[in-house]
Amino acid sequence: MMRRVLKEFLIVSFLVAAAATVAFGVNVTYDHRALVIDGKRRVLVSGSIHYPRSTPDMWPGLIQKSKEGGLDVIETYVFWNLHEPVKNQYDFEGRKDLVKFVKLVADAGLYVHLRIGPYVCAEWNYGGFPLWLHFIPGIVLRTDNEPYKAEMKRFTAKIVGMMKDENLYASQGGPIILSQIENEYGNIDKDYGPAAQTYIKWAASMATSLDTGVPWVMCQQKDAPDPIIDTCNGFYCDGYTPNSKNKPTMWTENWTGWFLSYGGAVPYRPVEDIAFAVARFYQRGGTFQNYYMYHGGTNFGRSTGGPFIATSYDYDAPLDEYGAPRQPKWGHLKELHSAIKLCEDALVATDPTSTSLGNNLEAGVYKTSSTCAAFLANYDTKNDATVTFNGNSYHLPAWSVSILPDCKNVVFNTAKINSVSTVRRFVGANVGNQLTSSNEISSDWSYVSEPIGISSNNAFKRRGLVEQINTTADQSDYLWYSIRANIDGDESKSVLHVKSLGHVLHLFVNGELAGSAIGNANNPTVSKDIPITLKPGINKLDLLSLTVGLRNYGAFFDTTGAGVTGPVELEGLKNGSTIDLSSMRWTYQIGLKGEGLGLDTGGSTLWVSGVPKSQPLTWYKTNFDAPSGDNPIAIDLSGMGKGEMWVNGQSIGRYWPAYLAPNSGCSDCSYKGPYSSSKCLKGCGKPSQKLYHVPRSWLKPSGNIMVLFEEIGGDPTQISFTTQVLQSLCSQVSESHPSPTESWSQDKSTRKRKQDPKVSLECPHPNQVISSIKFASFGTPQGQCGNFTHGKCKSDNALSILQNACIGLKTCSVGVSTSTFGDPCVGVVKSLAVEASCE
Ligand SMILES: *[C@@H]1O[C@H](CO)[C@@H](O)[C@H](O)[C@H]1NC(C)=O
Ligand SMILES: *[C@@H]1O[C@H](CO)[C@@H](O)[C@H](O)[C@H]1NC(C)=O
Ligand SMILES: *[C@@H]1O[C@H](CO)[C@@H](O)[C@H](O)[C@H]1NC(C)=O
Ligand SMILES: *[C@@H]1O[C@H](CO)[C@@H](O)[C@H](O)[C@H]1NC(C)=O
Ligand SMILES: CC(=O)N[C@H]1CO[C@H](CO)[C@@H](O)[C@@H]1O
Repeated sequence: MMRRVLKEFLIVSFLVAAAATVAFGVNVTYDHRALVIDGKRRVLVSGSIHYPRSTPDMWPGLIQKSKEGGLDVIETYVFWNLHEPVKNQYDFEGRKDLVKFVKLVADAGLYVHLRIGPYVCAEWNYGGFPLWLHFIPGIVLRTDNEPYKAEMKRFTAKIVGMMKDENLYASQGGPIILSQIENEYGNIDKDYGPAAQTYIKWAASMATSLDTGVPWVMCQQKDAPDPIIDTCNGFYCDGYTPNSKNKPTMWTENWTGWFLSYGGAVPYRPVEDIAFAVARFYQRGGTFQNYYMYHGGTNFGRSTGGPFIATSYDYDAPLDEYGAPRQPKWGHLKELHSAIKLCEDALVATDPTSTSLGNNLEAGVYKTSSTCAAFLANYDTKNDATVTFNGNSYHLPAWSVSILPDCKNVVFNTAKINSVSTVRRFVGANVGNQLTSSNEISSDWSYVSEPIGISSNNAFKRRGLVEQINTTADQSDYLWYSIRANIDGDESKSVLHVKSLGHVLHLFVNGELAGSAIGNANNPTVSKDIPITLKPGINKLDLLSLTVGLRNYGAFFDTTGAGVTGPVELEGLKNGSTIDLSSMRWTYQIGLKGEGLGLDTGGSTLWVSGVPKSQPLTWYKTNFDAPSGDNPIAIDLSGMGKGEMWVNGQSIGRYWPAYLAPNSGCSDCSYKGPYSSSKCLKGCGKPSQKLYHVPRSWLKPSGNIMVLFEEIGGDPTQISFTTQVLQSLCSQVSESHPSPTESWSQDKSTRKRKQDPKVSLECPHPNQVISSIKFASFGTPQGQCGNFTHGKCKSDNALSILQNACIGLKTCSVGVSTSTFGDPCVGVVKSLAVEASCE
């Protein structure tokens, strides 16, 4: 019977995949259990990939790996400020080619969830809003305000219209089965008063009136009006119930990790916990969940929000920043998805019933006369348990769920990882044909010194201090605040007290960097006393204030403001007085001189040969050859301070290797127990980010131009190229824990000989073969991929058996049993751990 179910499942999923590419309309609706596609309820697994966070040449690979990882749906936001940087001037080229991205997803046979927003949060600059919105008279964003609603409607209709013109909605034969309007508004709507409710009603009816033929959702919006489905975001959503008995339980953001901020350590989330959260969600009635992110990618240019969001948006997602499967996360979730899909018939047939199996133990069962699937959960944070279910006994590790697609055989447990793991490292790369011994990327540098203080003829004077975002309109990160102070005597022990809304400021006194003040992601404002030395007569005080991504979250986040808003006071003078400079006459300059001259593309005749070190406010330029091979490239900016980098005129993003994560807060983290964004951190005491993604498609073989603008002083000769290599491919399989497929086949054919579990290795790159077995042990090996050690019990022949079976092959497979290896310790449960390398 099981075999029939499996076969039917395969046929159905094949037909569905095929249907997505065929150009006839499908009818997408929903009921209280699920999305209903052409009359059939579906259990769907979705993942977020934001198209501008990678390059178009990466898209097909990312989508393919998502499909292989078991996703049915790709979700993306639509980024308004990217597409309409100037009002009524649209841009859908290159990384902004939304239509191309949606079509590529369709080509792969996957569905699309298009989250238009147009407020998107997403750690994206200003939450995705174009800054020009802020300057529309009378506008108040995200509330019942006519000027705002007119713009929101115009942009939403524009995107819907584009999709319709290309027949991309499922109702037209395209891949889009779902769309989102607004985003997490329910988290903050109280602050907008009664207007919040009328706004949400308006947004719902505006979206519905666009007549896409597919359902709309609102996430974190308990009062989402019919027919909009309210959906859940969070690390866990198993307790979620939609606001109507007619709506399905859907999870639009399950955070697979967390974003990185400059000044913070690197967050990660153990896959056992993600798998637990997902299994619990489907156990308790969910039928659609989306990984946020499945591929995080890179915040190129000045696209980060925050403030202080780093350029890497890796997110510890199943596909890493560079697009490679992060193992065992990707593989373990892939196995989870196939286990859930084996339950699909039962999940869509009925509602779950929940039964306690003891303290913190729960069975969720979907049972009809013809089908049965069960999820057995142990949500105890410490203790393993053995439970009895339907007369059979099951071992449940703490904080885990076992999935039984036939209510009998366990095909998957969220805490037991059978997937291969890999270690990928960034290693020094060959540039051109030779590996320069120092890894120097070039010996041929030139530079331009950015003038300190006012240099442009668009400078202007104002009495008092101005707010920065209103002033720059985010045309640049930089705003100069400049003033002259007339001092009677020699003031060698004075102090400038300065307060700023953030995010960073550098103080120059008479042309020298005197000090900096730096906010952080939790509190971007700064208040600092900077010791300075003043000379008799006129002293030049220049404050360079800068933003590091505009705020993207919170009620009225768009009006938070930035810059030196004061007070600015001279203290510590010999005569004991304090001089308040705040309301005096200041001179302002928006942006840097070099920005106006187009130095970022390498143009201009100002470049002079040389590479001054530790010099603030310096533009550097060099030519370089692309690192050879086709592995992803990261540039190691150790040695640099803070600034922005461009390659062939494309911005790699803001860099800031000088901003270190705190020394504490990183410790071994257990997957057991509720996760939070600060639970699992690594990289304490190190730069939050030192490696920066340089997309291959932006490079030519030789003659590439790199430009850096360094704010605080760095040493470009320390910069090096690295490429991502697969260092190790590992697998560890226990003789007592057969993998899902094996236990499945046992049940299907009881007469078939019980199969041994197998260790299977496969080099991910098509041109590679297994070149060495670095470690193999059958017995009680310990440690992890890259770090295995023999246990007390080990057979002597494991290494040679693996070498014979694998070396020179792209893929190999070895049975894990005493019949292959002999029995080094009778009565003890043994496992085989292997570490290999591919070349
Ligand atoms: C779409 O499906 C719904 C419910 O399954 C049904 O009521 C409706 O008539 C269908 N619409 C079309 C155009 O087939
Ligand atoms: C104190 O010294 C400063 C700096 O020389 C000067 O500008 C200011 O007028 C002095 N104040 C008084 C009260 O003398
Ligand atoms: C920006 O300018 C507007 C209009 O003058 C003003 O209402 C607002 O408070 C200013 N924003 C900040 C953050 O100062
Ligand atoms: C290897 O394992 C040891 C002990 O289990 C641990 O202390 C060490 O940090 C590990 N090293 C790596 C690179 O994981
Ligand atoms: C912003 C948000 O929704 N945060 C939630 C994420 O999930 C955790 C755990 O469920 C909640 O505690 C947060 O409130």
